[in-house]
Amino acid sequence: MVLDHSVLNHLLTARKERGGGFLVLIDPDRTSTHEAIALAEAAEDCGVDAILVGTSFLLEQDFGATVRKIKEITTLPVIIFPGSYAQIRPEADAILFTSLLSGRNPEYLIGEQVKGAPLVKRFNLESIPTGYLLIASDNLTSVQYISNTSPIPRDKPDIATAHALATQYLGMRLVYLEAGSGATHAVPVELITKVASYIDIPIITGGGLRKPEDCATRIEAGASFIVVGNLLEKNQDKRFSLLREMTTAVHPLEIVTA
Ligand code: 1GP
Repeated sequence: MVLDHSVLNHLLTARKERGGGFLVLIDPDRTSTHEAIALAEAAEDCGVDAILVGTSFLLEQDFGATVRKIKEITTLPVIIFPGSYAQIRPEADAILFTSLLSGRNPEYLIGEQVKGAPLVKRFNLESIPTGYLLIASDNLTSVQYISNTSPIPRDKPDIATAHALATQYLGMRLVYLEAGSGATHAVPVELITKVASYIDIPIITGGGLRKPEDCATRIEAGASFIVVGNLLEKNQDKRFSLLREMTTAVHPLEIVTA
């Protein structure tokens, strides 16, 4: 049995010592293995705290090879962020073991988890139980389409807060406030402020974050961890400057020495 919470503890230490944690999402469906390696190397150089690997809809044939190559070239924790149980791989360190609690589709509330749990055990992955709450953006995101669930309206922080409290009382370790990859609008700052004022477990948020100040305002609002994917995939030429600016924005307690 895995009782070692070393990856979660690594993240919680980043929150305590740096003021927040910055996680880069690599989507193997949108990133070649070559690009994934370059991004993971840059992430480590720029002070990112961990790497998530996952996708809403898997076309890539060799998900495991991508995870393995990322793992080979970085000392950062590599965490599976699965769109389905088929993405659970032994090469990673941990998994965000999510349940899509904002939805009412039993397949994503418990079905995928039952299929995936034996793999998590067999691969000896650290499980980080995470309540996954999808918050509406203006566009139809892949996760909304694939999961066939209704997101929480972005102007209803009370509904989001009740879901986040339920996440906490179910014993989960994190609540993920997700706008969806490539979302037109990220999760509103006001919604994060409200949720953070009610719960004790850490908030992780992502989806549609495109500027360092978008990340900083969400940390100020009470989020503990920030996830960025799309922006870094689409701006490979500016990868280092974006990573440095965003890492700085997410680590308000870190003293930057030029
Ligand atoms: C998606 O929250 C993540 O699950 C990251 O979103 O790709 O829009 O940065 P982006």
